[in-house]
Amino acid sequence: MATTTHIAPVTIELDPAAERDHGRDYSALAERLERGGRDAEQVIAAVHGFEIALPSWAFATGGTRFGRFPGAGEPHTLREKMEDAALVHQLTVGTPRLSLHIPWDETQDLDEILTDARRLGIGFDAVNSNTFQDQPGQPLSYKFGSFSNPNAAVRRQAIEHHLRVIEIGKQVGSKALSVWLADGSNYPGQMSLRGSFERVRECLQEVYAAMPDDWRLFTEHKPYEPAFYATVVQDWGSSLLLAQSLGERAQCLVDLGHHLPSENIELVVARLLGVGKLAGFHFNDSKYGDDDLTAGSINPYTLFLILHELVLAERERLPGFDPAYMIDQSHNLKDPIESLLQTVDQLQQAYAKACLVDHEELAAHQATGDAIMAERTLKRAYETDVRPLVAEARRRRGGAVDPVLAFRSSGYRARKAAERPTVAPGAAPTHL
Ligand code: RM4
Ligand code: MN
Ligand code: MN
Repeated sequence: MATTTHIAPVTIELDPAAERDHGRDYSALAERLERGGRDAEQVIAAVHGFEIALPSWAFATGGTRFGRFPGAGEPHTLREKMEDAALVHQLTVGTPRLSLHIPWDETQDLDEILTDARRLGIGFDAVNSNTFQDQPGQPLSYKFGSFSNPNAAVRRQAIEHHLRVIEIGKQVGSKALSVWLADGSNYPGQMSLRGSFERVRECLQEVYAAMPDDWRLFTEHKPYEPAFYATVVQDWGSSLLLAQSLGERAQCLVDLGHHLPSENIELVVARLLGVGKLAGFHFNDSKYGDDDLTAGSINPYTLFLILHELVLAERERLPGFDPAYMIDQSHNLKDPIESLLQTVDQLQQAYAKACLVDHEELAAHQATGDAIMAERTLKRAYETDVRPLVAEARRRRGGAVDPVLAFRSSGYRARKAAERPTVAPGAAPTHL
């Protein structure tokens, strides 16, 4: 969908002293990079082309199974989430699209939503299905799985849901369907390990066939939770088997939190890139499992190493490389908008650093087996303080030098707290 920004949700004000300091910091960095043979302007242009989709489900406080502590002024409707998304895009200039989750974002007035989206300058990214919860009035339960369910009628219901998600996606201009399945078993013997995978594959085949020709299907793996013994699509290998058997337009989505501790995620990324099957990402960070924390808050070096693989693929024009960058977070403590702003800033920084890696130099050190110098080449880029560079990239497009501070001084949250009704604490989580 073509988008045009007509309204700016807030006024961005930078005090003259901060602006002067920023100018000096950027000039010093640009000069230093130039001495090292890197061009700051080129990296700014690359950051301008780096687009990340926002998850509609991350604008309100998420919950754990113990509780939920919502803040004032959080959005409750899709329209309100779009307003918040437009604000994040205004401040970061990196998030022009929203990723919808159905049925959470089911709405009666799609025409009005589309009109508002145009007014706000927001487009729509991949649509997400949801068969991990039962919805009010739903005839059959997903308690024992959706696509893997031994009962054909449940599988049919899950397929119908996906057809509906595709329909909504078509109307809003999406080009991809993300499928994360909670299917699996909690106890040995509960479910046939091979049979359940085969049933998932067959259902996905039907969904794949129903997609428009220019769409992609993303399969997302996750090792455990809510299934604690055997999740059907539990790892990138299972996801790859599915994508390979579905066809060319099926690819594997990597959610950074969906790996067991100490798994080498950049290696997973490299493997998928190598066979043209990397769909894209759900960016977040994690210490233990599917923690959905702010990107770069726990393992910023891993994030950089992942983006390094992506920038390499970009430079080498790898076949099938068209990554969909998305965020998937849950905010239990932080203001959701502030956490998203932090995440986008962290992603922009990690991407800018990855753009600074000298690939020729790295390849030369790899060829001679010089582990020290190869590592130093990566670290030189990683240890560069690129904050002034990404700030300058945002500033030039009308965004904020410091998005979190700009948000705090804008008064946006207080205004929304007055406009939007407050939800009682302890209410059901908005999502997992
Ligand atoms: C899952 C998975 C999906 C997301 C849901 C809310 O753990 O990450 O991508 O849609 O959570
Ligand atoms: Mn995810
Ligand atoms: Mn997750």
